[in-house]
Amino acid sequence: MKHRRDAGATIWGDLHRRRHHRRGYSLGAVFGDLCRLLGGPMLRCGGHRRDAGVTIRGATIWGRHSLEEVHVTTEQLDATADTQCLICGAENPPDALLCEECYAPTAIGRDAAVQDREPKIISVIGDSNVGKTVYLGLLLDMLTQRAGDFEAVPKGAYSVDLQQNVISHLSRRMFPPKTPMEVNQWHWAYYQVRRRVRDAPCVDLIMPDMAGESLAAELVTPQTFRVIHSLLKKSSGIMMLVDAALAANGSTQPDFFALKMLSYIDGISAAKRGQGIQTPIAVLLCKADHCPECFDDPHGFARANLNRLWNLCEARFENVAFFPTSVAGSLGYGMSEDEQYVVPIPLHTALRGVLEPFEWIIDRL
Ligand SMILES: Nc1nc2c(ncn2[C@@H]2O[C@H](COP(=O)(O)OP(=O)(O)OP(=O)(O)O)[C@@H](O)[C@H]2O)c(=O)[nH]1
Ligand SMILES: [Mg+2]
Ligand SMILES: [Zn+2]
Repeated sequence: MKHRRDAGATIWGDLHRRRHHRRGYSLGAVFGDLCRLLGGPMLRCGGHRRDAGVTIRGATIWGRHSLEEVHVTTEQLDATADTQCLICGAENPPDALLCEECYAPTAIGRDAAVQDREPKIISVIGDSNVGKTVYLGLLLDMLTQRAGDFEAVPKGAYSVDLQQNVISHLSRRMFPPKTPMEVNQWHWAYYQVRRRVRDAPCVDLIMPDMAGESLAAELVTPQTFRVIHSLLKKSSGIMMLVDAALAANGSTQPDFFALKMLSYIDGISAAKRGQGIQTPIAVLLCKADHCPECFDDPHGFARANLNRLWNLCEARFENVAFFPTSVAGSLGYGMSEDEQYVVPIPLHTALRGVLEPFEWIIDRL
């Protein structure tokens, strides 16, 4: 028995080094693949081991397979791993640009494979028109310009598109257009972020810019957008944007949307009943330039104007903080080209509270 346990540990070490740690797959999925390749149940998950700061499950050999067999098979697994989607786990043909199941760019998986770390997903969620695209674009731009002593390196040119789209629009005094509902048109950002102090750890961050309407559709009929489900399930941190200007004007829409969003997250999380959810969730009170009282007392503002959300947070989420955020310095208003509706024109940008929620999440990853 003792011998078996040692052998199991070796296999486990091998799996951990090759696959789990490097690519961010769950060990359960790797066991499944291995069983399939070796033709039968031969591994057992059980117990918990802690190594290099990561909690993982150990494996024990079952009967007839030798260590060598398993080693060869893990190498086979490695060879196929490049084609597996990092977000949803689906197998894709080697030349696919987007995952066939969830439309996440397969380049993310390939870029992550080069790193020796498990990438972390930070999801930016919120209703349509709250300012997710503007916020995320400006945040990434600040990070690449070394704001707050951070250093951010984009992995892959596709990562820069989001930030470029936002900055080029703002410099022409326009807000960027709505994010389309089609997942294959979303911008994904994959950045390597670290603080510029000695021995600061590097974090690989995957941050997609989702469309508010797709999120709303997923809330109404879960699993229509498989990518949203997988992303939120795998997120290490969540930024939830709430339209504070609307809430301050007495609208209940921001409160209800945030409430639905959090109860969805509560539903898919693995936390047991009676146990709070640990994932750090930063609630961003956006467009705070319209309600400056946010800046004085964000928690008081949320309790008064987003009371349903506040109560759910208190009941179920252990790691929540509220941050006032604003990117617009002064706004002008003009008519759209076809004279149909009024459009806000960002005369200049004045970023307030953009970096704080990000720092808060990074400190808790
Ligand atoms: N006053 C003010 N308005 C803002 C601010 N940020 C965004 N807006 C307004 O909000 C609008 C929507 O911003 P987006 O970033 O496109 O919103 P979104 O959440 O990405 O919306 P979807 O892509 O539809 O999900 C902008 O066109 C601006 O009019 C802000 O800080 N202050
Ligand atoms: Mg958008
Ligand atoms: Zn996928």
